[in-house]
Amino acid sequence: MPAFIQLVAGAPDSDDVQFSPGRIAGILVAVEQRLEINLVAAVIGVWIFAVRRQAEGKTIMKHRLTVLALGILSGLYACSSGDPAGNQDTSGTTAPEQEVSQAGAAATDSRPNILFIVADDMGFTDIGAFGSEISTPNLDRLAYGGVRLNNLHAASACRSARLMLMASAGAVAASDPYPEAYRGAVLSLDYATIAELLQDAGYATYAAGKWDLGDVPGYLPVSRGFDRSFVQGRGSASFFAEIFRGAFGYWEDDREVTPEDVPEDFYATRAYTDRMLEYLQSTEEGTPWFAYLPYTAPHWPLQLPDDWLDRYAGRYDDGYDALREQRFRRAAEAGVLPAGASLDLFEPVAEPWSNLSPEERRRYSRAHEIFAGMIEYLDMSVGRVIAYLEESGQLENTVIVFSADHGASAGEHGVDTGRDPGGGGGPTDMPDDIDNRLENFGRRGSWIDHGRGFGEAATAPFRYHKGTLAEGGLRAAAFVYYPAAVPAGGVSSEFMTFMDIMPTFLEIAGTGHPGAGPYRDGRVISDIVGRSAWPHLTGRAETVHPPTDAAGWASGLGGGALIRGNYKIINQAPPGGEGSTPWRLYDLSVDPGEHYDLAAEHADIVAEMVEELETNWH
Ligand SMILES: [Ca+2]
Repeated sequence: MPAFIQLVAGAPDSDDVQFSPGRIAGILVAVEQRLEINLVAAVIGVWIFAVRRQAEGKTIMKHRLTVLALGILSGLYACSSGDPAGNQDTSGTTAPEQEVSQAGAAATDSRPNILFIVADDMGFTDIGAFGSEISTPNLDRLAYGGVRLNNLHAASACRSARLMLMASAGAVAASDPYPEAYRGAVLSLDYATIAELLQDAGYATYAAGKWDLGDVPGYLPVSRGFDRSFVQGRGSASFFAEIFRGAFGYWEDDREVTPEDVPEDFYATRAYTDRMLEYLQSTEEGTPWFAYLPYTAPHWPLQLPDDWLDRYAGRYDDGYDALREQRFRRAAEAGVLPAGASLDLFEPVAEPWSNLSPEERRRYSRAHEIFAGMIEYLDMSVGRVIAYLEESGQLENTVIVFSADHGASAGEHGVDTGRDPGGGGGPTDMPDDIDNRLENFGRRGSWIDHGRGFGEAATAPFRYHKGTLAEGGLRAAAFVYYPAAVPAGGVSSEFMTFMDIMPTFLEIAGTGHPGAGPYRDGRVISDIVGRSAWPHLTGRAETVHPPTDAAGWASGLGGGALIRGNYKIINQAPPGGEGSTPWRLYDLSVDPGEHYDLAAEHADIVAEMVEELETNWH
């Protein structure tokens, strides 16, 4: 285990570590060299044998054997020039020599499949391997069997995270105005998506879940590189077969789906899983695939099938302040907290639980019971996909990445009782067709979230929550599972962003981004910003980014946040506040809770970073 990926003592399965990255690399080199020599000899032997047999008048399919021989040779060449299992030291985002491997790999394609699972509005400590009491055995097994990430930065909200993910660029750059689309914007055609580039590399590409990058023809997944897709085109549709806030909002490929098109017992999380399993089963044998599974759970409206509604009944009666302390302890025990994490100076925005009325407590705790059930349902659904991969013999050759899309939601809608919940209120007025009586929580027609206090319980020790550029908004719980090359049982505190996911996947697929220039359909695309994390994740590189790399987020108010090296600047006002504050500067390597403002000491660093933010990220 390399020192920069911490092996966590006592983590389940940590005793089962069989391969250090160095050993893997060594074994692969040796095996590959032997295989190469032996197979070349065997192929030549078979070919000579075939020619001789044909000369003797026997019916031998010389051409087929020749093709087979060339196939094996080109496959070997692919292995040696772009080994996806981590036997190559390419840390750049574009690797021209890897383009060769695509052509070679087509003959004997052993490139790994890529399964990318996203949870929507899930907090940092909401799964077991990150400190949760919620039952997530399937995710925990994968998390402890791979490397957990505690310094992956997404964005403050769903769409900006997806823009950065799909384009490997800043959210402002990757977004284009489009008045007819939901929220008036789409993912710009100036960027090739992960799916388009993996399609170019010969991967089958599937999406099931939340798209949120343009719910209009020409911008749906089917037009952005996905062979098959079943998605919520916009955010926050009902999980059931019902029109919700004026729309149903689901699309299958290029066809808008109506509630009449789906079964009466439609439930979104189940439907995404069913569709993805269908897509995977339909894949031609030998074709590697990219499965993008951005679940909409546990995003509001908090909803569950009736028989799942009461699984956590009574579990949150002690409230969010107690839960926050418990989560922090368990996350520390699980070894997943970064250096400097502490609750000592943590100041929740939500009102203390003890100040709430009995009715308020009942509503918040009930909402969080449903939220917890949605996470367990998501875990059960992931388990279905993993079971299929195991049964079909594909688990070992599939890189599985799981991530939240940002920090926990702190929405107050539907759950509050009219009191200002602290830090600015949520909407208390609801459309007439919404039924937010306590007894209807989680059922059809309800529109609730779980409130700021339970959101903060899951983002602590990080400050604030979804919708903010504080670490509680940006930092996403994540892990990478691939026993063939990723060490088991570790935790990486290396800085990464959602923009790094595309180049990472491209490297796994043995390909690279083509760079700025002409692309499909007359488009001219921009280059990417991210860097591949694969050398780091496979134990061959200490860092993903040099200290000069920066990542920025705009607040929409002329301010924002930028991280460069260990430093972060931010001028966003606290939740409920107006406008912006003076720039603050934090050293995240020792202060991930953003408590010690260093701006006065390092005015020069602040000035440099503000200029960087304004030049490249606005
Ligand atoms: Ca989200």
